[in-house]
Amino acid sequence: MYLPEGIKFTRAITRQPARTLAQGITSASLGPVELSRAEAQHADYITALEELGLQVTVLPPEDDYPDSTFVEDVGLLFGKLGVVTNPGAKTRNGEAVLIRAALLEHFDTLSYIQPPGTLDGGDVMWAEDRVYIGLSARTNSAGAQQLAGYLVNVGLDLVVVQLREMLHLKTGLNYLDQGNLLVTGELVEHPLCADFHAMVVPEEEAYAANSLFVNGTVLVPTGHPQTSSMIAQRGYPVRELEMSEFQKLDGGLSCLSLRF
Ligand code: CIR
Repeated sequence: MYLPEGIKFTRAITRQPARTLAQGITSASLGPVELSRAEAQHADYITALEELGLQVTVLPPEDDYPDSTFVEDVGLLFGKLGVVTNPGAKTRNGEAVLIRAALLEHFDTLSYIQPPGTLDGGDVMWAEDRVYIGLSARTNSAGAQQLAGYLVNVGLDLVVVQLREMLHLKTGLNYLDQGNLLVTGELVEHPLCADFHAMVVPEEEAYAANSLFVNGTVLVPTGHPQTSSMIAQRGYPVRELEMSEFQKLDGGLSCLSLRF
């Protein structure tokens, strides 16, 4: 089922944190966001991607959209297929328009998730020949159906996963390569795990379930030693990154870039 070498990324799109970042949506109570720390953490994230061989586009801050640094939610990239989403949170809706121009630099045509469909990219996980989508407070079944229609054209199947508690599917489920999967919380018992070599991230390190596989290396948020060593034991080089300011806004490592 699994391709031998996974996907090699050559590019990423990121957006610098808005100066209004502290006003982003959150369910966390981890204290106030410090913009200067967030900017430094974002710069380190870009450096890490560059050192893993990616050419990184850094879009300017968009202060009208506090959450706009979480670019993963507004775009979906599957080889030649580029999709602009319709984010489920009202305050984030306009971010889709902003990402369009950046994506058109790289994709001749784009597909769009349209109302009544809503979809956040954080709810979409690509694992080889399948794509998993979480139905969440942000992503509805109309959005999922539209995405399924686009994926058929590039030979990818869509598997729907109902979420009960998590913000996004990738809050608790992330694919590395070679069948290796990180999973936590409400998704640990899900039947989909049987199709993978699942690594269960303990509850106290749940945030690290959103670790990010990039060209053979796994980026892991600092301060999650059990997850780091579990990933290292599977043979992956691990690179830890400080993510405290983004965690305060429910944002993880995957959220900060679109990779292709
Ligand atoms: C939000 O609630 O929309 C942002 N504060 C966090 C988005 C995180 N994105 C992601 O997990 N893909």
